[in-house]
Amino acid sequence: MKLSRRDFLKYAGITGIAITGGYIASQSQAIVRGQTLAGSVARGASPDFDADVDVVLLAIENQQQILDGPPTKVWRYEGDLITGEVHNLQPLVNSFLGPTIRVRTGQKVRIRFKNELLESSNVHWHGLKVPDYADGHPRFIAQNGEEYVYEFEVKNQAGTYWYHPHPHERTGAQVNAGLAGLFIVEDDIEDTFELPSGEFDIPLVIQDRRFDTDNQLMYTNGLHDQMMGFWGDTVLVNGQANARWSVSTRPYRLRFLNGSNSRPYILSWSDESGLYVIGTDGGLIERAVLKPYITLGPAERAEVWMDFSEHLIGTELQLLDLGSGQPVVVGTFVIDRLSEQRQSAPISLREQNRFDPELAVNADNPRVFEFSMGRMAPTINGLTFEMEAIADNEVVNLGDIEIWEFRNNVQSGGMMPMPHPIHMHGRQFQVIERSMHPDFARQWESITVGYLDYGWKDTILLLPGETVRIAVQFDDYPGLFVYHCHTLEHEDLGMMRNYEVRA
Ligand SMILES: [Cu+2]
Repeated sequence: MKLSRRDFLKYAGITGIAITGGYIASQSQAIVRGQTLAGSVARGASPDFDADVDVVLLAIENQQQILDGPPTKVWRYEGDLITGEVHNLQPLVNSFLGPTIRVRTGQKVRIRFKNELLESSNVHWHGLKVPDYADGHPRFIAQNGEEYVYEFEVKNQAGTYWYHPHPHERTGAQVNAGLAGLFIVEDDIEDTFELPSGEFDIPLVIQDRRFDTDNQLMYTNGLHDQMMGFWGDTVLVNGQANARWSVSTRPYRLRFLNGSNSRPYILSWSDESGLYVIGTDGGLIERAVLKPYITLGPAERAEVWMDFSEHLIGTELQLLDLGSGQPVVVGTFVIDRLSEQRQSAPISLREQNRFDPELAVNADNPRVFEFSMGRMAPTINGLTFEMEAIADNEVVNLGDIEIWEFRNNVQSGGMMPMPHPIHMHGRQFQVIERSMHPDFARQWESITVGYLDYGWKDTILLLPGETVRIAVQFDDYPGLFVYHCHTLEHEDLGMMRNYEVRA
């Protein structure tokens, strides 16, 4: 499945026109502290909750050397392990990103979030099935100096999840300032595949940033910028620019997370050898799939098996982004060591219980959610976020399987056609089908080839003119959760709504 050089350039060109964001440098400004949001709900630890892993997670402001020259002021999570083992909480070296939390399915986790920022914040456990009070809903926030304790049992299967702030109207700014981290779940079934582990299991958190002349982070300014979504001009991986890895001639497990606010990536190897995908948002997929490149919208994850034994010592292999006009180097792998480790790439992976769409309670009548760019705000079914509001079509019953249909509406008065990465809190769902308005089908073909609609998903990219149907079960917990566009500037403008799971 090799791309010819001509295809490669063709794809790059088309996608560049298609999804390059309209970030306007002249209107940007250095980060300013936001106002404190009202209505904090501090929460203490419950004595009945017997935590296997118990950590303190601070949100603080300090500095990080990112570029040559002055260090960059960042906001970051710092962790401290109270109960658990060393591997449960591992800092990412030379990075403003938070420590990687690594736990097993079934473990009970307590995270004592202490907010030492001068504005309100909270933590959302992206992709995890947790009770609503532990989900980072914007109504549960900690103000400066306050503590909010998250307690939950890990119900998800093994996979690459992550955490980031979720206060209403400030998520984009806080993530841009540096607040994010990985949350990796392991389990017995995944262990049986004996995938590369330890130093051969490499996370790649891809984020874009914009720096001023003093190396300080910049962010959007004003409604127009927010409507367009924030795009940086510097791609960081794990918080570093010009990321490089020294690897040996053996297989690796690469865990990609698009941790960017708005920017989708189309990732390809510089030798056009394709990416061998073994997992998506919610862990390993049923059968590995070789893609010429992968499309990763904001918040999406992909796991890739990469065998460097096919390369000669001294080879430098670049990971490229084809999604922004001309190829951008995301990072470089330098193959500089011999390894005798041989392992063939897995083909069959994790069995999935596919939902039968016919068994959905609304099989004949899917709920429809239209994502539109209005004149002053992006909306869902014409509505924007209100802290506790739920519309009639936003109430579901505990345990039900439903079909939800997301539409990126560019017909009825929508202004700017923009992609919207749609995320549901507290769920892992399955993609049933996609369809594209015929006016857009050719234009978007180069992007849709890279879609990873396999396995369990919690976030899916929805291009202008596109409709996606998913099957989702509202199991585990009743309560109030949100679903929203994960273009964080759209989310902050209110492209987010509650849904209520009623017991
Ligand atoms: Cu959006």
